[in-house]
Amino acid sequence: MNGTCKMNGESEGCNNSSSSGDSGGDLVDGVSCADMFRNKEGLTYNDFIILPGYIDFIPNEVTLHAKLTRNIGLNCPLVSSPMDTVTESEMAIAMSLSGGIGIIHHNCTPEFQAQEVLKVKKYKHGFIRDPVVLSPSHTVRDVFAIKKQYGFSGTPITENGKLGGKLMGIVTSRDIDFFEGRMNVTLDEVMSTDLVTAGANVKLAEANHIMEKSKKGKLPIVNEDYELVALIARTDLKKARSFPNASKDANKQLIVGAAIGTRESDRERLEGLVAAGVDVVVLDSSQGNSSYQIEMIKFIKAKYPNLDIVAGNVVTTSQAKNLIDAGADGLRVGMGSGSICITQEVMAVGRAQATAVYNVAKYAAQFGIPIIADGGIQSVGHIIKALSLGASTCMMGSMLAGTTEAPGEYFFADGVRLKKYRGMGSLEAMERKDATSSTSGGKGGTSAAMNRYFHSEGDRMMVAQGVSGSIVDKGSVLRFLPYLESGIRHGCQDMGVRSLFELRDFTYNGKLRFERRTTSAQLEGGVHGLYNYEKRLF
Ligand code: CPR
Repeated sequence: MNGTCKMNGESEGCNNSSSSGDSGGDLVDGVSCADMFRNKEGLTYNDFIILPGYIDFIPNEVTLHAKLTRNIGLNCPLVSSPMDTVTESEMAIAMSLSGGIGIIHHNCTPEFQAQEVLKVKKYKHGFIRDPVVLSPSHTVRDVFAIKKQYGFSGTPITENGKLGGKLMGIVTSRDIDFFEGRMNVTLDEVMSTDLVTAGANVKLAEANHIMEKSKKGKLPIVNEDYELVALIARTDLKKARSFPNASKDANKQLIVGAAIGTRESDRERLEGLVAAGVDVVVLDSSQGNSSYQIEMIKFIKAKYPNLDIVAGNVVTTSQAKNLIDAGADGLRVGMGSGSICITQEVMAVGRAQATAVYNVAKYAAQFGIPIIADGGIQSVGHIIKALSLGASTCMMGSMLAGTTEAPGEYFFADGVRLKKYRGMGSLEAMERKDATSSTSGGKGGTSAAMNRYFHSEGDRMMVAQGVSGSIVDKGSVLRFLPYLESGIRHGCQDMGVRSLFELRDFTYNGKLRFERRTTSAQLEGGVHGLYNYEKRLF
C-alpha cells in the first residue's frame, strides 16, 4: 500500500510506517491528528503521544527551517517570550545567533526597549561592546579591583574613563605586576601607549589576524576620531564559536522582535523601535481578539507596510479570523497554558494548549499564516509535539528563564542558585516592583505588563493573572539551545520526517499517527520505580 491519504487525515488507511517504510499490509496504528481532536476535548501536550515512523536518515539531515511570520524565516523554530525576566538584548542575541529569535519585552520605557533592539541589530560576534574602561587619573588600585571583580587583565584607558572617550592607552597585568606596594600610582604613569588598534569596520577574521601578528591580548576598536567603540579580547576569540545558523536580515545583522501594546502611546513606542531596526513586532495581549488590536494592526500596516506583525494571543479560530482579516502576518497561540499563569483559574477563560495549537494552526494554514505555540512548553518533547500539531515555532518563558542571558541577577535560596521568573500579569510585574530594567513608573502606573491584561485606562483594580517565582540556574542558553535543536532533530528522525515542513505535511495528510494516553500511560512514559535518580539532560 502506498499511503493514499485524504487531506486532514480523514483516511484511516494511511500510516507513516507503511507509506515510507514499505512494511506492507494494512498495518494501521493510532489515529490522524484530525481524528485525535474530533471529539472536541481540550487536550494538553501530555495527553497524547506520537507513534514512530520509518527511519532512513540521520538526525543531522533534518532541517529545522521554520516560518515565524508570513515574511520572516528562522533556522530553528525557537522564540523567547517578551517577558521582563526572559528577553532583553542578551537573550535576543543568543536566540538569534542560534537560529531562533528573541522578542524584547515592553515592561520598560520606550527608550530602553529601543536601545535593547539597537544592541541586537548592532551586535558583532566577538566584539565587547561595553568594556570596563578607566581614565589616566585612576590608580593601580582600581586596576587590581577590576581584576579581582571580573578577572580581566587588560583595561583600556580613555581621556574621560568612559567608552566613547579618546583612547589614551591600555593597562595590562604586565604593566602593574610589581606595583603591589604602590597602589596609589596613577595610570598615566604605567599604561602602555604603544597601541595596536583597529577601525570600527574591522571584520572579526581581520581582527583575529591583527591580534595574532601583534601578539597583544586586547585589541581596542576605535572610530575615525580615535575614540574607543569596542574591544576584542584574544581569549574570547580563541573560544568564540561560530554560529552558521544565525538568523540574519539582508544586511547580515541579527534579527530581533519587540512587543508592544495597543494603546495610543504604543504608536510612539513603535516609532522608536522601527528607528532602531526592529524586524517584527508582537502585539502583546492575553486576549488578542479586540477592536484595539485590530485598529493597531491597521495602523501599523498603513504606516509601516513592510513591518511584519505577530498578533494575539488567540486560542480559537474565530479569534484568529479577525486578526488574520485585519492583516496579521503571524499569530501567537495560547491562553492560560503558561507555567506562571493563573488566567484559567481566575478568569475561567482559555483553552488547553494542544487543542488550541491544532485548531488555530489548521485554520491559519489556509492563509499561509504561521503560528507560534506560546506557553506550556516544559521539555523538548513538548516542542516536538507543538510542531507536530501544526505550530511553526514555539515560544518559551520558563524553559529559558534562569539562564545566564535572562535579565536579572542570580541569588541563593537554601543553597540553590536561582533567578527570578514572573508572569507578566503578576502583580509584581504590573506594578513593576523590582523590575530588572524599567526606569520609570512604579506602583499605580499603567505598566506595559498591565496593558497586556487590561484594555482600557479605566481598569484600576488589578486582578493578577500570574505568579512570581524563581527558577534554578540553567547556565548559558548558548549551551541549552543546541540541546533543544538536537532533541527536535532526533524527534523528527523517530517520526520519519526530514524537515519541519514535511512534519506539517504528515500532520495534515494523516501520515503522522497519534494516540491519546491514559493517566497511567503518562506515568509509564516518565521515570518510575527508582529509589532515586539524577536527571541530566545534556
Ligand atoms: P511558559 O513558557 O513559562 O510556560 O509560558 C510563557 C508564556 O506565558 C508567555 O509567552 C506568555 O504568553 C504567557 N504569560 C506570561 N505571563 C503570564 C501571565 Cl501573568 N498570565 C498568563 N500568561 C502569561
